[in-house]
Amino acid sequence: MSTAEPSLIRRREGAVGHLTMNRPRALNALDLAMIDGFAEAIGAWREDPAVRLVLLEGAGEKAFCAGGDVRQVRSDVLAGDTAAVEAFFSREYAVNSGIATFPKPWISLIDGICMGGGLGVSVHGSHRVVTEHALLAMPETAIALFPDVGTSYVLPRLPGSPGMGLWIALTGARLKGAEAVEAGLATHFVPRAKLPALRQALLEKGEAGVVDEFAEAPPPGRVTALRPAIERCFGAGDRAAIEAALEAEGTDWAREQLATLRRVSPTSVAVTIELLRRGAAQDLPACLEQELILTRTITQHPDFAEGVRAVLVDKDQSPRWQPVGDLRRLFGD
Ligand code: QUE
Repeated sequence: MSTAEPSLIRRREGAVGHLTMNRPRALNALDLAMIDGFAEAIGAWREDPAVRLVLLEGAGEKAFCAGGDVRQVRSDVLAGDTAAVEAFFSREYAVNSGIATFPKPWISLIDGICMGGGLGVSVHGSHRVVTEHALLAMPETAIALFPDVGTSYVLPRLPGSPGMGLWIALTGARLKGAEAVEAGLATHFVPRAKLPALRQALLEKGEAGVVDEFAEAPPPGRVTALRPAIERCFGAGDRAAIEAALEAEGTDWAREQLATLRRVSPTSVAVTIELLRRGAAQDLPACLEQELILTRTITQHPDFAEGVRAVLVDKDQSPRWQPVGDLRRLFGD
């Protein structure tokens, strides 16, 4: 493999620390080298008075960042290399924490797919700029993981949660840019056509206030219209109550959510409901610590290797799930 271009490009341009995730053929999914690049950049720029803000982008047309390199994690799990699994998640979550405590504006330009780990490197920052081509999701229940990268802290705090956060986490709902603003995951909407000018203005002026000048009111999306139903159904309580509320709803939307809920890993559904319940009452460091404990147990559950196989390796979309394990053991209680 060529090593000519790093998977995370890092350069300082005037007062801006500029980062580009650069694995476009893998939709900029985070590997360990990128994660270590983030850690180095955060460490170098945190106290550097020459850097006034950080600008983060994804290379290529399609993606900001599709998540973590979960195919590699699956290989490590199947090889019994628990040290590699631990290194990946612990260093990724340290980066999420470093962004949350970063003392200057951290501005993400999200102009494509942004899932899982992609939210982890953006949502803890001050500015999440989305375009009409942005697509945000936490799809982990489909691969028998759970909403991680600090989203167990973020999702229970979205307006309208627990329903809003649980809807996003349980169903992996794909939110377009405008919908991500409606849900509270994104902060600013800027049309793709204006991104080059926004980038140039940020690099020239080195001031985060530039974002406000480019931002527009997002066009109406589904989230505002669905919000009452989302809060009614996904705020209902445990899995049985959520299913009962969706059945009572009687709409096509509710039937689709029910079908999704029954297709994803049942262990992930149970873990996600409990994780967000706990996350609502914990600070970010405690949430990340709980998530790290869960990675150690849940990646050893057969559903994880099976889920990644079905969605990302064989792509047959037909995972064979095992029964839910002991929740308390998964949480390390
Ligand atoms: C759930 C996930 C991920 C996912 C799909 C899910 C994830 C992830 C990717 C992904 C997608 C395309 C790639 C790639 C990774 O997909 O975390 O390398 O090219 O990274 O349903 O959690």
